[in-house]
Amino acid sequence: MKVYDAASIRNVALVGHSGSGKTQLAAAALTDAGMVTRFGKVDEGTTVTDFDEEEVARKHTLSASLAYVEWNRQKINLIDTPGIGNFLSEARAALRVADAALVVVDAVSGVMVQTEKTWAAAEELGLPRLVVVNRLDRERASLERSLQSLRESCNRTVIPIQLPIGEERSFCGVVDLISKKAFIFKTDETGAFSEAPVPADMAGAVDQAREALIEMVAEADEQLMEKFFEAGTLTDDELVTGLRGATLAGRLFPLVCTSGLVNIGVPQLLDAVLACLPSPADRPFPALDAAGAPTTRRADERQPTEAFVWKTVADPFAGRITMFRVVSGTVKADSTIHNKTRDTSERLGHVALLQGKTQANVPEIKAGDLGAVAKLKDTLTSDTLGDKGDPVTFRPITFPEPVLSYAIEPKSRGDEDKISTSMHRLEEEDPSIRYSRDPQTKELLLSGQGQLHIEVTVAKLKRRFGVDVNLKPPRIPYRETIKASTEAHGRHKKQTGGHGQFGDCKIRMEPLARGADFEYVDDIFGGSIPRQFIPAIEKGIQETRLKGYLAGYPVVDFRVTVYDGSYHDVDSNELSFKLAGSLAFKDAMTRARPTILEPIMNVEVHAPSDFAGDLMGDLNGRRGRIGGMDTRGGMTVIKAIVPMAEMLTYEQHLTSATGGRGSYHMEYSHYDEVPAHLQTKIIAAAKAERTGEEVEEA
Ligand SMILES: Nc1nc2c(ncn2[C@@H]2O[C@H](COP(=O)(O)OP(=O)(O)OP(=O)(O)O)[C@@H](O)[C@H]2O)c(=O)[nH]1
Ligand SMILES: [Mg+2]
Repeated sequence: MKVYDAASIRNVALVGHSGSGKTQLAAAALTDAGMVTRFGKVDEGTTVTDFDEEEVARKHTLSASLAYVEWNRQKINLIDTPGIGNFLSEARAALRVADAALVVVDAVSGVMVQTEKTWAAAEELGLPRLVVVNRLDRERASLERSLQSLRESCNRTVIPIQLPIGEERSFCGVVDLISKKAFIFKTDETGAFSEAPVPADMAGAVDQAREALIEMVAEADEQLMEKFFEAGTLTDDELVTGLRGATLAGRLFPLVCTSGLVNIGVPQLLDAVLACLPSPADRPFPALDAAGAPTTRRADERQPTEAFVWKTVADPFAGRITMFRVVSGTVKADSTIHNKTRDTSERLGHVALLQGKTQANVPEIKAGDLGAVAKLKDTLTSDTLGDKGDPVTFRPITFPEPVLSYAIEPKSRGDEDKISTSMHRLEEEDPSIRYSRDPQTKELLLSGQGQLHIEVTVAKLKRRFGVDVNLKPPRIPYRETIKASTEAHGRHKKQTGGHGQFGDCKIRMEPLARGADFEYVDDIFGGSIPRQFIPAIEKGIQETRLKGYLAGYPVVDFRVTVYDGSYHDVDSNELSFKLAGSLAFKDAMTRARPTILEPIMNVEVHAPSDFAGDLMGDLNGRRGRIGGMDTRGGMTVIKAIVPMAEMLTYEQHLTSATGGRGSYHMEYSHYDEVPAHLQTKIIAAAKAERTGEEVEEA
């Protein structure tokens, strides 16, 4: 196995909406580069990058994975990522170790929700982007409409460097606008092609598109602009270097045309990756210095070794697999490396390059390349591995908070312990899930980004760890709060035989702004309550407020000030003041006008414009407020805010209402008060759930 240095590597993440053909493109690239003997197909479950059983079964990428091709003696690392919204954190993590993104767009539907999300994520990281308009062989595919939606929703400076030859089923190749060469493919999926002159009927369109490309490239660079004005055009060399410069600078986004399934245009796509996108040597990697301030680190083998862990896989047999990017220096097999995030030493056995699930052991991995190592003890995603004395670390990857929780219960009684250890392993692999126990109902909760995310996690739990669980309907994480200020008194007094119990406090309670949670203020002067008991009062209130008042949901966004009280020299103790605090809280709640809050989601729906009216009507029916509507290339984008409780069944509704052509994305926005008539229902439901087990509190 060859070891590649930074200048001959490209790290690109394939991102974009689900179904745009990212995985199929990676499979075609592997075939065309001769890395595999058989052309993998998503539909047959035979691709290199969708190797997980769950991915094969669902025909969707659910987890980022790595493949590489050798192309013109350079190594292109392809990170295939999920396009389904629930799994977008995988794409975000992949972008952190990529030097550029391949934004894949379906030529039929154009830009969709996740195209925009991943585009924005790449933008945030300052990554150059190459746009791939894929599936051009399909009925109703259109470069023109796709380009229009890209320019409207992503960037005005998306610019084709190729034109497709033939339309829909007769799509058979591309014209390279720089060299003005046509590449005609055999449509037998082999990726074999021959060079030909530009088809006569395309000559005009090619000249026009080439002119547009030259102008865009000239516009992106002042010097080229001057040359362009003098000469009226650019030379091919100027065009090539200008295009690369402008792409690296994020001023232009070149566009190429493909069909991953028929295997057309993919060799030219790989050429464009080498020609237009940066190698690690071109792009200093973002890092943090000793003080935690932003800096960069060049992909230089002679610098101290630093590696950034971007992903962890929980394999029941191989154990933990840690995937990293070597940022500088060299990671060597059979060596020791320091985990700087946890200040522990890790022993590296084999280090490997990954081709999907296949690990190829190598003696070392140099700066700029991506690799993996198994069985590290303490290392998790986001950690920095490297030389102990070197101050550089890397900004942790941020994962989204869960938006939805389901209660789970083991199908067989004895599995409780196994659930917990297996879930912790899965949490390491996917930090956007959370496993916890509901403090009120004591149920086991699995929280994640959506229904599909939860289902996939449960499937992994079963398949990898042999733990079978039942999923109970999702619960909405309601909260309670207060609307009025009040004062209250709590006194706990008990005289049983010898030692008594005595605690007594007076509190003020007032509402705080949304999101403030809970504040506790000590305003005791003159020792009416001894110092050591003041935290006990807070503890009593904390415990009680988390159990809720109206319907068992945590009470939030209020302040309690203890301002007076009394004590007994002998009988006062912590427990008594804890109980006094709890009593004062409950007393206050009777007058503080308690109410219930619900999570509200930001929702964005994309669908063909014919469905816009129906979809808006439906969102209104779900207590939604439409925030805006936009039309882009035949697609309507509806923005709305809708209570989470009304969105639980949306996925199914949208699919059936639009015949599968609509898509949506939602994320948590804020908490808002539940309308009174619905509060009554929530309280009744909570009561019904509690009856029978509500004996513990006296
Ligand atoms: N006709 C046609 N179908 C394609 C093409 N590329 C992919 N497909 C099909 O489109 C479907 C989705 O392709 P994938 O490669 O799985 O799409 P993806 O972007 O990886 O989707 P996610 O993994 O869900 O993000 C599969 O049924 C493919 O066979 C193409 O160029 N032409
Ligand atoms: Mg995929």
